Amino acid sequence: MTGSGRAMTILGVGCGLGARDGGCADGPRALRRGGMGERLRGLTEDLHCLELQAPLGDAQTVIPRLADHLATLVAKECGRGRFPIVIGGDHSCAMGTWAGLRQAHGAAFRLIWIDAHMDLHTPDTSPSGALHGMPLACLLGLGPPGLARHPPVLTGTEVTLMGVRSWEPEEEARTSRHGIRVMGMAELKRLGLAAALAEATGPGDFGISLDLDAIDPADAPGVGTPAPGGIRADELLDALAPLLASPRCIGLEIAEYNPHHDIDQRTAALVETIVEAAIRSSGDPP
Ligand code: 4U7
Ligand code: MN
Ligand code: MN
Ligand code: MN
Repeated sequence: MTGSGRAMTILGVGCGLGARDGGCADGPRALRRGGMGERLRGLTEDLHCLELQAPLGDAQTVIPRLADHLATLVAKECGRGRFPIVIGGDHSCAMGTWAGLRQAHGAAFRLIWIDAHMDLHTPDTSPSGALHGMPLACLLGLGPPGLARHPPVLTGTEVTLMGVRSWEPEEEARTSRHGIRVMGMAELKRLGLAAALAEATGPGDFGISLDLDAIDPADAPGVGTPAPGGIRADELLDALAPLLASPRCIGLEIAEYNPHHDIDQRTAALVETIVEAAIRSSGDPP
């Protein structure tokens, strides 16, 4: 057995209410049925798998409640010394994941938000009204009561947006107003992904929120809002693996897996490979 270093908990969040195409509600279930949990359990002595399923209802009511529930679970797992891996579901799960980590984790941490989009909308700026376009704004304390996190989970200067290539002007204005570091595709190419990630993590603790649509649709077709010209999957894996091995990494979220758009299980395999990297590296020395 390898990777026995860190106890880990995978939390599947079967919710698609935050997206126009709600198919990512079936993401965690599809991964489970594909045997991911069993294969991963063969790699480590201490892996727990939990799954939340969104109840029927409207997004505005269900998502804030689900976020609170998820936050409580994440905080509990962290409190037991377990490394949390949240698997969406649409990206509105981030409101819960990082609120839970903030609750459990004493020290400040940086958040690396890897996404084709900025997710910095509020209901008054969103062109779609879809809540998966708002989670980062909510974490900064923006948006309506119930959705905005109070106190804010993060300040803008703790966040780096990476791989973004599709946004609305109001979101870009928010990045400047809140001091969010933005690394678009051109900058990632110039710096190289590993160096960009090293800059984004800084010297302290950090978490990673990976929206699969950050990855090029050729490598990760199983998403609801694909955007051409993304990060190539092997490059991301190479650059991410050492970060996942770091004891400074406090949590990982992989969102927006939509099995209905996947081709030949390509995206599912990628999700599994990323989680596997986190598990395998968890026994490595710092
Ligand atoms: B995701 C969008 F208008 N900005 O708000 C919106 F382009 O979590 C897309 O990053 C949001 O996948 C995408 O609807 C949310 C749109
Ligand atoms: Mn996205
Ligand atoms: Mn997103
Ligand atoms: Mn998406």
